[in-house]
Amino acid sequence: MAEHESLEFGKADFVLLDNVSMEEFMANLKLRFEKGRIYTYIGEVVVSVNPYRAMNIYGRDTVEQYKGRELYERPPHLFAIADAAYKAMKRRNKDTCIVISGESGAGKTEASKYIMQYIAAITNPNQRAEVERVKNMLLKSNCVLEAFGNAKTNRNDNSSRFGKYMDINFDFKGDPIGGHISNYLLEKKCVNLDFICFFFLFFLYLLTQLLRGAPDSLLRSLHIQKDPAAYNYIKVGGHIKVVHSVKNTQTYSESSHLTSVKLSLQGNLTFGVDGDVTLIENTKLVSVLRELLSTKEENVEKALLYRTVATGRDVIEKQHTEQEASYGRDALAKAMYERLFCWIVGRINDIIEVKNYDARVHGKNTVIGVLDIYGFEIFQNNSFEQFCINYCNEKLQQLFIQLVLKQEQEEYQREGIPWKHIDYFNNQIIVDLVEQQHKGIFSVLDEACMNVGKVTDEVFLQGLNGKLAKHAHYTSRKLSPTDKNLEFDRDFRIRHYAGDVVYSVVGFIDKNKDTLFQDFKRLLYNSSNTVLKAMWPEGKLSITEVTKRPLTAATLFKNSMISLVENLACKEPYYVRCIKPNDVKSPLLFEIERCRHQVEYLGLLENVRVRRAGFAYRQTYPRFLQRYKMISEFTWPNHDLPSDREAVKKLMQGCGFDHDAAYGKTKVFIRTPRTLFSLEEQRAEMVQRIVLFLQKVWRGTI
Ligand code: AD9
Ligand code: MG
Repeated sequence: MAEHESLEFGKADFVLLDNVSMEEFMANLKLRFEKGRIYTYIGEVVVSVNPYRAMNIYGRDTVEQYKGRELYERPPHLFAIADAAYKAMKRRNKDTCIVISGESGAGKTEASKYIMQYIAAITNPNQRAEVERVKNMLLKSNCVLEAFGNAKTNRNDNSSRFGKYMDINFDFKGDPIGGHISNYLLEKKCVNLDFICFFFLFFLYLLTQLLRGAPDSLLRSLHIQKDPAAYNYIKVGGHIKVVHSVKNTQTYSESSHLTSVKLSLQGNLTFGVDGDVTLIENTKLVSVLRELLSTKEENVEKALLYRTVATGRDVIEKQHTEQEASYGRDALAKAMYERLFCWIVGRINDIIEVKNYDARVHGKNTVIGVLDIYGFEIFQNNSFEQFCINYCNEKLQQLFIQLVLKQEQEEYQREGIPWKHIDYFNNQIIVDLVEQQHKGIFSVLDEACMNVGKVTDEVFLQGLNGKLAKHAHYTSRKLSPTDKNLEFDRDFRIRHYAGDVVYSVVGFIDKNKDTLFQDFKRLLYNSSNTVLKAMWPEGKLSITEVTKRPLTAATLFKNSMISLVENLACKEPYYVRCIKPNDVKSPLLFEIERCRHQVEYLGLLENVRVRRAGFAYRQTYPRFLQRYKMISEFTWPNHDLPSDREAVKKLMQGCGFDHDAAYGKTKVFIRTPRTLFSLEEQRAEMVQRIVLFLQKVWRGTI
């Protein structure tokens, strides 16, 4: 049990609950939140509740308290987990990772930042300049990515619209020497711009500003004013209106004016028809666009209005309908944003990657990975994005099951204690439902997208119904005709490990195909702006050369999830489970139903059960003695037994707890929390008596 925490703050570890029930779990979580204890353990997992207020628990003094300590020696804290991951890496040369999950606004990104900050604080005691430089880069890379990838949503003012995995590499001394970032599924719909190019170049400006320092002349050439306040109303041919401007004050002092501005151009670049000819209504914009994209005006216009198609050996130019043109424009905007973001991640990686490290000279370079990824999402309307996000969570849950159970099993083996089988729901069946070749939902979707002729979302749904009619975790109105919550030809429901989610198929096909007309790719590839050009290498291909279909969004996402999980699976994992206490960002409100729901879908209760099914508590012999030796005459003040192991055995026998313990090679394992409570109580009593005794000695009354 964590030290320095009295029971008035509730139980510091859910494993110590008297009964593992939802009621007790929630009561403990609520009590701790109300007492300002936002962190609680489940064994080595940290459960965190967003406090929605500044907490004075991340300063230098707190860092010192946790540095080099064992998990149970201090009250639960992110720092303890960060330290555990760091120690495991340093002492045992193991790669570790910290997986942070939870819903939007639950505090994942904040947690990842505190973890990074902690690692930065405890490393490089010799202040090596190169290591300091790397640490700075790693910390700052976050600000750059946030500036480009975050947006204000109604759930979080600073919502990350991308999942992020960051590896931090360490040298043999345990000092950071570099890192690598991977991003997952940037949510493009947050870019509700019709005319992203302006936005894009504004970003480009910010980037150059950040990385190199941009001259004012650049701004002028981009039609950008330096003062973001000037963006209340900007005219570039059309109407640009600043909808929102978030001041990004995060730690990036050198660039305090770094501001992410969300522009929404109303009615920009609209199309009209004249007879059977589609045309651009506000043609002035085309020349601005041409200038910004460093390309030719007629090319811009052509790419917006036509697409080149190859029919047999002929190449013809087919005019877009008004609707196709609008679709193309939006796809262009989104694709540019996405490529830009990936490009930025790539540039950051170039800067932070490990350089000049020779493993033959310096020994193995080890890694701590930090994953900050969106948790389960269940909205009123769930679409392709939620489907991907929830699939990602199924994958992570599967990993969690494998790793946590595997870890327990390995520890028991290491310690020479027999392994007892634990029952749990294995969600592999749901992972398969989504990702299996040929039969899985992603496969059915890809197949539907490949159909020639009219491909609709309904066709996709029919495909699902055909293939998955018998699957226990899949249903739709066709398969359950009496289920009024499911709309015909629109909905399907998945029974996720975290609960049921109804998805609407509307938009699945489009979002999966995510097609950007080749004409745009060629347009951008032919830009004289080398950065833009480099982002669109496939624009090089001529129309007759483009035969291969680009991979679909689902396939890309699936592949990136599989490689993420493979990467995590070979590391020793630590978990942070974040909970959002209310929807109004209040530091005072703990909405019990809201939280219960999250506890359910994070599988926390199951986690406690798994943890308790084995041994609730384990500790190395010396540390156990250090804490409890005063409660036994055999061990206080010192023991004369041949080993600490024997001493602990004697102590436990003396207290009548022997039946509840198992003795491993280096650790004692205690099965039930009650035993631990008794030990704690006896210890508290003895400490009290010793203090009184010492006081008497001091006063000379003895
Ligand atoms: V999203 O999936 O990216 O939309 P996150 O990342 O889970 O979400 P975030 O870390 O951004 O949430 O936290 C949301 C807000 O909660 C922050 O902007 C802070 O205002 C607040 N927060 C979160 N954690 C803490 C904390 N430990 N202390 C104080 C916090 N405030
Ligand atoms: Mg976030």
